[in-house]
Amino acid sequence: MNLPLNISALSLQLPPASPQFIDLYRPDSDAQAMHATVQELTEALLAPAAAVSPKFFYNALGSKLFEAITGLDEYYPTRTEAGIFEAARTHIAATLAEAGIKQPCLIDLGAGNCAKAMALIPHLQPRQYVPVDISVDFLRDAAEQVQNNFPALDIVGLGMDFSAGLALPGEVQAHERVFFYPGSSLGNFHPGQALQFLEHIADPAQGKARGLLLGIDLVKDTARLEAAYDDALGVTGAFNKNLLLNINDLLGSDFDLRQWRHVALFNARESRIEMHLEATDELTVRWPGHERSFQAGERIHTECSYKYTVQGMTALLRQAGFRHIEYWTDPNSWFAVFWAAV
Ligand code: AVJ
Repeated sequence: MNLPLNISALSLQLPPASPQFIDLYRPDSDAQAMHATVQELTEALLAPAAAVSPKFFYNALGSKLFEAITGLDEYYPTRTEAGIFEAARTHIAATLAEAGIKQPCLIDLGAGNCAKAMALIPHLQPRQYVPVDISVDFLRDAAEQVQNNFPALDIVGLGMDFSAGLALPGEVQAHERVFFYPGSSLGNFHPGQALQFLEHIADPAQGKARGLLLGIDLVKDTARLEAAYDDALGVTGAFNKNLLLNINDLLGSDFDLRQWRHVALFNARESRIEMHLEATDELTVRWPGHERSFQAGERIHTECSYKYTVQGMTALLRQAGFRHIEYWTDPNSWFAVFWAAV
């Protein structure tokens, strides 16, 4: 190891403060939250066209599988976005500085392993970093990593399901908020919901935001899109099927993974990748108080991942109330990073 002496000396004198952690998402220990989760999943599975929210991908194993997806050859979004940030980060920092934003509070929506924020923090120099994720234990570890890398940074980790609302606790700095929503996670919302979510962030009474740094995947040829969601190694298939394991844990159901097949397709009319789990045989799933039968070939819809054009996203951001919009793309225009100021 070739650590510069001054850094190791510094960390000996000043052990990193542990990040604060506030857990507002406890579906497996809080009785009321558990009840709501059971209710939501039961309705989702009993609907004529069964459809489960993609938030149920992200138990501890699901977060690890997603991290593995981001390293796959076929899954271009993560590395393409990282390339855009690397090329544009000084420009992005200058844009924020020109807008008069100093020592912001960086609110990282769906922070996961916090890797993207860690690459940006040295450039944006936030006073406070607020990683938010539904995958609570995974986030706890990640927030500690960030603290080790930036011992002086004020970190407030938030375990929460922000798809249900963005009520941030009082520990989150109320001024100079910069929302960071990378990775094309906004694509999980239907366009109407995406608009609402963006409006909420842009609304000065709600999000108290100065702006939003958004990463979004762009429309491209179908073969490349579908390969990204159906990789040769089968990691995305495992990620999709793990949703059934998570449901078995949360609901006490008896899904048998060997009876389900991973399906990913691009729906061009809706401009979205769809993921489904398809029953390979006629089967019945049982859980306390309920059962659901599936025909062979019948599907559970597990994810929509909407793909935008630069024009489409610009229009959506304007419609949501953002006033000043800039964007950066990679040389192939596969992915875009937007800065939208309130
Ligand atoms: C985390 C929602 C951005 O849509 O690309 C990756 C999730 N699903 N492979 C995406 C995902 C299958 C991912 N997002």
